[in-house]
Amino acid sequence: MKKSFVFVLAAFLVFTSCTAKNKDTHLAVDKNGKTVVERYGNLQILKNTLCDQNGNPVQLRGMSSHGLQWYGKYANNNVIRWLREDWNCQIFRTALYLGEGGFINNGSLKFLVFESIESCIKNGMYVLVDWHVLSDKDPMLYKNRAVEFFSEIAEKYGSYPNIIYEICNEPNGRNVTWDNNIKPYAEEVIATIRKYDPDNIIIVGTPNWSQDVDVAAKNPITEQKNIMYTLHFYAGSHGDKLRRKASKALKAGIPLFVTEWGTTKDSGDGGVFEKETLEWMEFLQKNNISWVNWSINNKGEDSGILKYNADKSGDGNWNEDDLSPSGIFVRKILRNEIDIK
Ligand code: IDC
Repeated sequence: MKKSFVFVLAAFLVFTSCTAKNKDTHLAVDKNGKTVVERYGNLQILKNTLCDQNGNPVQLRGMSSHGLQWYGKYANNNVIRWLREDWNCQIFRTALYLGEGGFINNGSLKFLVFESIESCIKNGMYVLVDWHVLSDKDPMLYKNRAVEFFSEIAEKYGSYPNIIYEICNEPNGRNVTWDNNIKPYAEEVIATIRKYDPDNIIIVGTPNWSQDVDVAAKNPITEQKNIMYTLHFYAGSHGDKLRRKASKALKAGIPLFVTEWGTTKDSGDGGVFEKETLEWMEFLQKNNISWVNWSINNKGEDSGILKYNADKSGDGNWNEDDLSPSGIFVRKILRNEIDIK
């Protein structure tokens, strides 16, 4: 009787400490006041998964900006601090579009990238610097600009453990292949970054809007360390089929990072798919895959976390009243208010 009581108690203690440990790893700031970057430091890839400086696997979670040319007003210290304190975000993504009025025509957008990086450094958060290839399809098109941009970022900020380079959001188009376009582009940009920054994580986009991770896995980048591969999904459009591709890539040995996902259809609209999102959350947690949700805007699209026209000034400090259904749901996930198995 006594023995079995001790056993039950021990099992309970082990169970609660495991759950607590899992939740603790997801804290932006822990109970001792340490930020995620103070705890995890220089990230590294070990055994094909993201690890902290001591070699423990870590899953980072956070929010993405919308295109800086449209909603750059949210890429500031007030919003980033709010995302850390109220949303429990460990990472922020700063999305620098090239086309659609982005960086190629408006070079001053890089100052918004600097502002978000500096805010993340100040707040002890990781920052994903996203070269948002989209309507321009082939990363080779603006390769020279990418080389120039990432040299500047790596030289300026590469000594901080906070920086993660995302060198190609979503290559797309039938003629844009891993072997002929994306991999050669990546090798050149990576070599440039490594001149200034020997070790921070670099994430490479994959064919077909960063879904064909299995194709990249067949011919991975082997010359450099701390390289990861992008997987993107939208819960209303992608499910088991894409998860199977992801599992195949993981099995083949490449580390994945979900640098962008949405609760909606891949149009960024079309409703919020909560059940499908939770299936993805379980898959990502089980496989220790970090993620960043799309996105911070008030334009009224379903994937935007703010209601139409809420927080016009870009101050952060949102009430639940300012948040869209997607915003309310993703905030709950980030705050560990929804149990992910
Ligand atoms: C969408 C935005 C939308 C904008 C559109 C075109 O949500 O407001 O009009 O881009 O630029 C992606 C892209 C991301 C898309 C998002 C939703 O990386 O830029 O944002 N999406 O369509 N890939 C799959 C979905």
